[in-house]
Amino acid sequence: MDSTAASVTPAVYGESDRPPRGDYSRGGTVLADYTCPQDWASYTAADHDTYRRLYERQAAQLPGLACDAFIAALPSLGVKDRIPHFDEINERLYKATRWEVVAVPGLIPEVPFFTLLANRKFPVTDWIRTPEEFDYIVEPDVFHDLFGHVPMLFDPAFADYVQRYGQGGLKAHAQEACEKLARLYWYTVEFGLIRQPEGLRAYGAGILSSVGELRHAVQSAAPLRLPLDLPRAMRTRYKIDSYQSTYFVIESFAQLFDLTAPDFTPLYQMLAAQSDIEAGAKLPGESSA
Ligand code: HBI
Ligand code: FE
Repeated sequence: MDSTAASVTPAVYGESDRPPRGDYSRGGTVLADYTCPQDWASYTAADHDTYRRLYERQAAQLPGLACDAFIAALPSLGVKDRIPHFDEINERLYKATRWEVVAVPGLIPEVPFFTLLANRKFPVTDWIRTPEEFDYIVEPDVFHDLFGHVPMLFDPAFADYVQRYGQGGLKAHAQEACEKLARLYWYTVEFGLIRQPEGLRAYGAGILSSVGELRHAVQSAAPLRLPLDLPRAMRTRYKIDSYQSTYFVIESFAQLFDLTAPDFTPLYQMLAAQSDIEAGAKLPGESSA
């Protein structure tokens, strides 16, 4: 891990990197690990109000749709009527699972992203969407990152899975297999479903932070829902501009952790010879849950 961390050299964003919206526009600098100070004082009253309204709307529709672990941990975010101080969350999160959240100015390159995860530091975008983007935003903002992702990091098995994902990401990067591994992140951490005794529930942050996709993912008859299978998920293309048309279902977070124990090198080699599967496409013999 250390040798890889040392390869993350830029002290400020280079011109070749995709500009994260928040920090570039302020002309600020970031640290060598791509984190930045949260700069809580710079949030406006309108920013806090956006967070409060997003939180209120989304919290109201969780029962019956979000998984138990998420609902149980959501209060650990603390305040809901303004953007929280990350330090306050960290006091509780570190005690629970030894994870911490760190501020980042937006999307960061893969190697620093994986490095942070491998070190149990979850990057949380510091800026919040504008009122015009209230219902939908393309990039992650502080609401998606905090509300969607952080409650799940209070679950010990899930928290261990995300760290292992970061470690796997660094290996995948070295093997040029990031596209395949990114699909696993997409179909688990972002858009994963879990089977609970009472029925399907969401644990993926992209679902849990979305006003419309939560019900679509859990209850709509339209999407294909398959048991999580690593090669199947890694071959499946995903959509970034509409609700997903394929979701993968796990039985437990321990299952997720166990699935990712083996080294993925032979899996990547096998997948190199296989074609991608379109989002929503069903293979012969498959049926939807
Ligand atoms: N950066 N801040 C941030 N958040 C992400 O989710 C993120 C990222 N950089 C890279 C990245 N995700 C992807 O490469 C992962 O899906 C694998
Ligand atoms: Fe996310």
